[in-house]
Amino acid sequence: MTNHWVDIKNSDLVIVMGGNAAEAHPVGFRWAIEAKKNNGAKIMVVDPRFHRTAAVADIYMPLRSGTDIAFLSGVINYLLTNDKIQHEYVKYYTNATFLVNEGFNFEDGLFTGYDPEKRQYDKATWSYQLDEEGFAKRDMTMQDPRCVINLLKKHVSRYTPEMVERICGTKQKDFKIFCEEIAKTADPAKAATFLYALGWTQHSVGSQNIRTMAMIQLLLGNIGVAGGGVNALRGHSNVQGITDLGLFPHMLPGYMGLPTDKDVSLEAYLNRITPKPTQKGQVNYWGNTPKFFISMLKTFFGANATAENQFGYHYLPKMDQKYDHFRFIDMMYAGKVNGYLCQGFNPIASYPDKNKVLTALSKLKFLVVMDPLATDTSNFWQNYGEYNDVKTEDIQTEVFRLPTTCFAEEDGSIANSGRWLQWHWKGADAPAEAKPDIAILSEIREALIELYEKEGGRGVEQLKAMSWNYLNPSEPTAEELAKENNGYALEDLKDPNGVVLVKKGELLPSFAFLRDDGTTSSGNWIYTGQWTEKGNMMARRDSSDPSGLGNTLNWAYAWPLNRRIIYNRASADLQGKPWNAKRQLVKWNGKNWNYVDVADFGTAPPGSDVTPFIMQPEGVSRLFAIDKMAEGPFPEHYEPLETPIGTNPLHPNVISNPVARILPSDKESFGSNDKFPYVGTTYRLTEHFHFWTKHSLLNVIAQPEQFVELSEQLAAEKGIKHGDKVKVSSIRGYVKAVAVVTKRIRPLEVDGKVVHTIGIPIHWGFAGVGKKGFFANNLTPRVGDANTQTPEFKAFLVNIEKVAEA
Ligand SMILES: Nc1nc2c(c(=O)[nH]1)N[C@H]1C(S)=C(S)[C@@H](COP(=O)(O)OP(=O)(O)OC[C@H]3O[C@@H](n4cnc5c(=O)[nH]c(N)nc54)[C@H](O)[C@@H]3O)O[C@H]1N2
Ligand SMILES: Nc1nc2c(c(=O)[nH]1)N[C@H]1C(S)=C(S)[C@@H](COP(=O)(O)OP(=O)(O)OC[C@H]3O[C@@H](n4cnc5c(=O)[nH]c(N)nc54)[C@H](O)[C@@H]3O)O[C@H]1N2
Ligand SMILES: [Mo]
Repeated sequence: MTNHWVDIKNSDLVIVMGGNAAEAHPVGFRWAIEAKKNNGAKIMVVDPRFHRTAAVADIYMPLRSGTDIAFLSGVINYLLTNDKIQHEYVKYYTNATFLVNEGFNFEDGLFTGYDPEKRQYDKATWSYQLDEEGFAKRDMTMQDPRCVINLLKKHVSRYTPEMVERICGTKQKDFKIFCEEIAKTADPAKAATFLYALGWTQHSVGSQNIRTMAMIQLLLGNIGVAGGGVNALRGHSNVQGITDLGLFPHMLPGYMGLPTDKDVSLEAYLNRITPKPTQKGQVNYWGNTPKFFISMLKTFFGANATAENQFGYHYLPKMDQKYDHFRFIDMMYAGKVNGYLCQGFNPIASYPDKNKVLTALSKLKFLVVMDPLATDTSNFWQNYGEYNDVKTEDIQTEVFRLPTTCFAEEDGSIANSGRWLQWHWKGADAPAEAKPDIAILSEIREALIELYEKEGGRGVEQLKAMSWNYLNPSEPTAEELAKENNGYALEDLKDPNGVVLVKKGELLPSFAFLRDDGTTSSGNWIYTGQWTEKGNMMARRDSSDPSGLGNTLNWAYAWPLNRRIIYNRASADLQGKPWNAKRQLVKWNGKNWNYVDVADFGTAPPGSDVTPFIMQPEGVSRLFAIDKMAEGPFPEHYEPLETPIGTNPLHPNVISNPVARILPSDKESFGSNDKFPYVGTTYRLTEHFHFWTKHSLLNVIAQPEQFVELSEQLAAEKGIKHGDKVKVSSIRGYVKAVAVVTKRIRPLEVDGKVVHTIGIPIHWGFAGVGKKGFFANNLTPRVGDANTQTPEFKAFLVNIEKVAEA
């Protein structure tokens, strides 16, 4: 989230689109209700299903799953044609005025530079026109046809209300209501917020769904202000922590990418990833990357990281290709993987195309499952009849279960969606032999080193170089790790006059102190400040709120630097006058800045060149994304890979995302609408949490049996009655479940056809105490977003038929 949970109460319009906050985030959703009470805010919901968020909304409208880019581009078209934008914000705080490379173009569904063989773009022309000094050219009058804003106008002009209805199935009169409501927040004193989750991310165009919304927020001046923002409601309680700490195959902590095998030296790597400013005088905060990175290497490798050995850069693994979940399941499937350590994860239930995952796991030599529960994955080799039809005797995989504790049985911090790091304390001791994950991993490390010492082999150098300075090396504590992530001064840190700012051995107060010469350490630069010489900032519990805006600066710790709303400089105009007098975050009082939030910028007076988007080399936000996105600098509607209409009304030659993540071995595993005419979409129920609450009797009682939802019209067409047993199938597999016939899902008229949707909750499987069921992922395709590799769980093709009770 650019903002945070409590801040939602400051909104004038809460849009829930691409998520179902009332059911998946029931505790946080109360702030949307507070916005209604506080400001008379409206709640507006756009979702293929009428759900419990829709039930408390002021306005609800349906759309076909996988078509939000068309809808939101239609909104941009409306805002630009009707001049409903926040002019000053757009002119000074976005790249609307920047001139785009003459070579850049968009034609028939493709941007310049597409390579159909590689299914990738050469992004050379997705750039700005540069002046002699290498800075981007601008036309502040916005007359030049190559200005970003003029190219954007042209790009979205195709998304008329008629086209939105034709693609999305949303009626034009509903769409008009949406446009009119959101346009009201072009008023500088009004803000809209978007709350989204997987209804947007789990598509082959997921990242671009979110980007289109972010562009709307920029045009309306809704980013950096109280009650506004781009607000991803995260999933597992600490999944924000997963991304912060870089627990992805291609990432390192603090949003730095893992080196590739082309980055032959530390210098080459840092040169590649450190951006240069593209406007004169801008902060370009990522310009500090070498300080973040070298301090991280100092944490990783301690005294073994020296200037002479490039601070241990060569101890890091280098990527030769993208090792995402598609790839590693594929490698297992091809028999190229010996072992798999599966920690806090249930892939046979949660990954797309369960049958492929099952075969993949069956080819391993060993599987280690670290989990408090006996999961579907740890039991994958057992036969559960139709639910898991395996021949146990044919499976060679040896499975080890290492029981772990869970969050309530240990101390630690949890990063919530609003970037708040909140410390929590152990509530109970772990049962039986369960151990914390940290202890298990530490013991594996010790055993590995011992084995290497006995038997030799490659890789021990890195393992031994790792610094491991914990009181008990077999079980580092959460406190030790939190301090290590915060970082230390390794020498006295002095200012240019020789005055000592931080003494050797002290915890760093902020990441502003990080250096690239090996004199500081920090495991994760964005977490620097979480545990200082003043103590554990995450454990603070003072809820005083002098501004009344809910920023509570002495409650826990928010990264970066305890800032609650990022880009908050954008809440005031160029002169530092807040757009909204009632919701001030930062204000220039003529002599200095007054802050209600922690400022996003230094103490420079207004009128200096520095503009609010300090993480961008331009200092402004991007309506044109230059070279960041895999699909193009502007969003474009592409059909889900399995499309119910079999065409793209905008450009029939380019139907689905031309760069979507598809591995060659999966190419034949996609169905078409002649055999599978209906849209399948998967989602959660409030009463269950994924695949673990089926181990809990109370949850199982609350929601005992697998079901699927379909409309009254489709049920009538297929002769299905409420309560009948049905079989839903895709080209990859099937599920059987009870039919819930409902008004909550309605057929939509799309491109002259009627499109039906079948809703499939995800929570069943064979492990646990309740009635067994099928995985929703028996049905889902292995195609992903090209930027994030998130699978298309929300829009794929299925068929449905009535079956006799078993
Ligand atoms: N009770 C409970 N709460 C949970 C979880 C749980 O298992 N149980 N899981 C947690 C996790 S890990 C996560 S990631 C979050 C997920 O939170 P959500 O994303 O809110 O959860 P989903 O149920 O997957 O809901 C997605 C919604 O998006 C809609 N949708 C599908 N496709 C589209 C589309 O193309 N456009 C639009 N506009 N909407 C679409 C669906 O109809 C559905 O209502 O929930 C978290 N909270
Ligand atoms: N079709 C379809 N598939 C989906 C989705 C969808 O919407 N549709 N949603 C996707 C999403 S957003 C998510 S997040 C995934 C969820 O997929 P998973 O993460 O695979 O599912 P969970 O059941 O949450 O599994 C988490 C496991 O962690 C264990 N655990 C809990 N605490 C600890 C701990 O402290 N240590 C260890 N080692 N283990 C612990 C739990 O017991 C549980 O078995 O599913 C994805 N799959
Ligand atoms: Mo999730």
